[in-house]
Amino acid sequence: MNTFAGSDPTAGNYGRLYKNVLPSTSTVRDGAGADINFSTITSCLQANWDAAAIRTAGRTLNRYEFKIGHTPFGNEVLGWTSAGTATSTTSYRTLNYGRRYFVSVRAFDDTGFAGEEATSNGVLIVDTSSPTVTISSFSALSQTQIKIYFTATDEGSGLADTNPYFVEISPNADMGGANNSGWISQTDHTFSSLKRNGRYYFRVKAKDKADNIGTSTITDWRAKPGTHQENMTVRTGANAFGFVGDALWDWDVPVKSGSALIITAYIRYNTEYGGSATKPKLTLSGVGISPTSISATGTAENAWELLTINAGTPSQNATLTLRAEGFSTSPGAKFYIDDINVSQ
Ligand SMILES: [Ca+2]
Ligand SMILES: [Ca+2]
Repeated sequence: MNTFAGSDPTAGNYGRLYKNVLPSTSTVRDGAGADINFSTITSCLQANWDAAAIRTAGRTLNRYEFKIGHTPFGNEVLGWTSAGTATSTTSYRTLNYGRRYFVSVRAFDDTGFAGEEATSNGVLIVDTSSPTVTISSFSALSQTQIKIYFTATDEGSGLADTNPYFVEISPNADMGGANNSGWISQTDHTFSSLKRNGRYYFRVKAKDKADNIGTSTITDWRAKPGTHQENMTVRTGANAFGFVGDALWDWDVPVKSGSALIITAYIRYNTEYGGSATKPKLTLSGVGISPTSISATGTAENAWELLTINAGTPSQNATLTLRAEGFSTSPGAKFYIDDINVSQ
């Protein structure tokens, strides 16, 4: 008896005829309330709509159906699905960043006829969170090179598919006049043509698929000071370690547990270092000991002074760090370390 059941009521003469008697859904909104056009949620898609108008006396609403597509009236994501008699739906599914989703709705009356479809104007899934970037380590490869290692993660769309990293280096703490690596793919970068013992500040940026950019904290380090080739400063052997005045340098010191540890080293500084500047200092630190420091005295000016670090007994096998540190900012300042001896 019913030749129109299941037909598209908006098409052809029958559609025009029945358009005015079938239930009509007019407005579909993306989201749970007022219409939204952007969302950061990727776990579900919500929509709500006005109750259908029942245009023919005696008929009642049977149900709503909704579908989801990437275009208005589309169903590429989900075909027609019942929403019961609710005027909203939450559809749990994985949504993709950068895609737009449209929800369409139709109403059925109790005689099995569907009214015309209405569609939302879409919601774009966006990633607004910036990547987290961490400088994991760095080292001075030479007197002119610093290598920086880093990592980055992004909880939204993920890091950009190509060249997500950008590394900057500057002699200034405010990053003014910085050089950069350009956008690169690898998680390390070496800057060259640096100044010997120069202090450099660096930071790393990372970009996600939505072009959000995250930035690491600024870290600083020095290019290697290198050894001076001034024979008069050599105490014994081929050469001493020489540093310009405010240099900072570390040695690895492997030690074993349970045996008293004594480190001795000779230290001296030149006249240009300045008598009023904080004297050069040696510091031993690391796991299994208490950090121990000793500074040169005035007798180390132009003469070798023997310093002794009595660090006690290490409580575990470890590689400790012995740091030599100068504090003079005088341009001609130099200090030297020689004959480092570790006894256990
Ligand atoms: Ca919308
Ligand atoms: Ca992100």
